[in-house]
Amino acid sequence: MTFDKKSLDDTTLLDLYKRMLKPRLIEEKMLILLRQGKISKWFSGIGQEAISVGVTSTMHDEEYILPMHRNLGVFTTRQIPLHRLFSQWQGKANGFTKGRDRSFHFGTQEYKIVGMISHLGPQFGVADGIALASKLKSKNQVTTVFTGDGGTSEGDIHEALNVASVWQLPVLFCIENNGYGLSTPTSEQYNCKDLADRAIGYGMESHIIDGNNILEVYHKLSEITESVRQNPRPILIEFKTFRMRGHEEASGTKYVPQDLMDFWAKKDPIENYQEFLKNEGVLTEEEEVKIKATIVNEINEHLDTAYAEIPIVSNETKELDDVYQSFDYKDIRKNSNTKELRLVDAISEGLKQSMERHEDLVIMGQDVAEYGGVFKITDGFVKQFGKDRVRNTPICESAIIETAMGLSIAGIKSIVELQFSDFVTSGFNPVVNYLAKSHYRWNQNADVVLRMPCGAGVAAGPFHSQTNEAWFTKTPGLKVVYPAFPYDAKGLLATAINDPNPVLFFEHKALYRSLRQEVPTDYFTIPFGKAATLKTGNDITIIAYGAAVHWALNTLDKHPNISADVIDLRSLQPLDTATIYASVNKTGKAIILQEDSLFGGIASDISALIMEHCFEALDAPVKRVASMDTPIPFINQLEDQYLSRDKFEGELLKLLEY
Ligand SMILES: Cc1ncc(C[n+]2csc(CCOP(=O)(O)OP(=O)(O)O)c2C)c(N)n1
Repeated sequence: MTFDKKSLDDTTLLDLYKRMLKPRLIEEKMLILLRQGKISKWFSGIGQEAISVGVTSTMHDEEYILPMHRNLGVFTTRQIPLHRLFSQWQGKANGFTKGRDRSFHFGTQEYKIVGMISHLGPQFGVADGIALASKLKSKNQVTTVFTGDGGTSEGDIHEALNVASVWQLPVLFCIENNGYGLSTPTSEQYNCKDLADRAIGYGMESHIIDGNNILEVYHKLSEITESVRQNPRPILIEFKTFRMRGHEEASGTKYVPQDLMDFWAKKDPIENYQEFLKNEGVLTEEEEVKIKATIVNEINEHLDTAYAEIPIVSNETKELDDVYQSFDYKDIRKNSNTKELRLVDAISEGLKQSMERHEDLVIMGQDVAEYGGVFKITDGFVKQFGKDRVRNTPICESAIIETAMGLSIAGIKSIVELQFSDFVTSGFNPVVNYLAKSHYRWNQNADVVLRMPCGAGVAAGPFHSQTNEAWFTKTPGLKVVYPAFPYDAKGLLATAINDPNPVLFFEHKALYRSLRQEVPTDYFTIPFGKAATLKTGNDITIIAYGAAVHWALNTLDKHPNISADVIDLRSLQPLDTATIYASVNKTGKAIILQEDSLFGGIASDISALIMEHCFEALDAPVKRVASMDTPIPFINQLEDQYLSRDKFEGELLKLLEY
């Protein structure tokens, strides 16, 4: 191995050595602790230290790094006190996740590190968001993100590379090609010569770097980072290296041919560099011993600190409190001037007023810019707010939802318009695993609103008609809002945007242009978790949301003698259980009307809650009326049969008779 120190002085040369030694010596200690059963799992980066250390050493402290599970050198080079890392791995409070997540699955704003979620690929899209924020704020900063060769096969990675190139985002995408996924060799992972070649397809610059040569990594990255700061753009870097230990310690390396192991053992990044420093007269034997002893002492002292820390004491309230970031709701109501608006206009007006109010707020979605979105809700927005804030996206829901997460990490609110709520499946992982869990895991909120045009009645078939709220009401960490009227839609959307938590905002397509209501012209808010009681009566409680509210009201119009409470839930998470219970305790009967198919829908949970909390007041079993348990069909006669709409009247009359 040859090293070229160029103009680096001895102090820098030695610093790089010490920085690589630290993660190596920590790992050696961890392997002992693992054998003693004192830590649960270990993902080794032995042999790959030059990459983490070399890259991090060229980054400024205020620039974000998004590492993976073999990048201990990123954490140590950023000088996180070791006892905090040890506490993290032992699941203690002085770690970064309060015992809620393990190993390197954490982030820290203090050290500008955004750790991985297990799913690997989403990191690239999150890096896009952080880099977009830096570009929008003209900060001239680089964001660096890592993945392994295995991770590059994930769709998220391709989506994120494409977005970064289309938007010219200042991201360094670093692939550590260490020969294997878990046990899968690269020959079974991809079919091109070098992963760096993929950059050609994205219209992106790329480099191949010897990942075991610290000076090559440091020199090249120093040049690249500086160049990207001056001229923001994405760059793909493939580091050639090798994984010297098992995927995690328990899985071993039996499947790796011995000659390959021997070849790479000779290329150890630390031993070779140490040899070079000695030959150059920069490091003596005595200094080597001293440096190692100093690091070992530091490790032992910090381990003692971590061991001395008391274990986490579980506390249900504390756990529940951290699922969402606290939100100081402000009730805003200015004037009483109103205008008759359709649902679609109310949403558009609310959105526009929020864009005026939050000057950084960004909207992203397919065709949302000049075209105004397929439902024309953002029509004219580009002219008023510019293309930086109203962004057409490629067709890649995962990367854009991840980008929204990255924007939030960098302090920018965003709204993502899903063209149809059905397409959220293509970005499902970042919604339920990244947005939903980040606050609970490491205190990082996802200040994102996903706008979800949904629902049936438009004969659009299985992929343009679903109402898929139940996929999300089930996931702690998300808020789910589902207005039925223009007034509510405008006020609730304003609240969704103010709320720092991830909110799924459902907009029923069949109501967009079929419904009119007087709506205040000024900006106003409506709180989440407060249902609206649209009619009051004594005989039965009708609970609904979205289009189903109108189906219930239309049915009552046909039966003026029925005395019913009609509750429009408006938000499903949080759910206004107090209003539901008070009503059922009064009427003694409850019927829940839901547009979604029956099994596993939110009507089932509401029914169970009523049974558990109002059993003694009930005069009849709680009834759920929902659509058929089939996919939603296309032609009218099948859609009509599928929907719960026309079944409601019969079930209501039956329950009243009970
Ligand atoms: C979506 C997903 N699928 C599978 C896994 C299980 N898994 C975790 S790491 C890994 C191998 C990753 O290989 P690579 O990206 O090359 O990184 P390396 O571990 O070699 O550094 C696998 C299969 C996962 N975490 N997430």
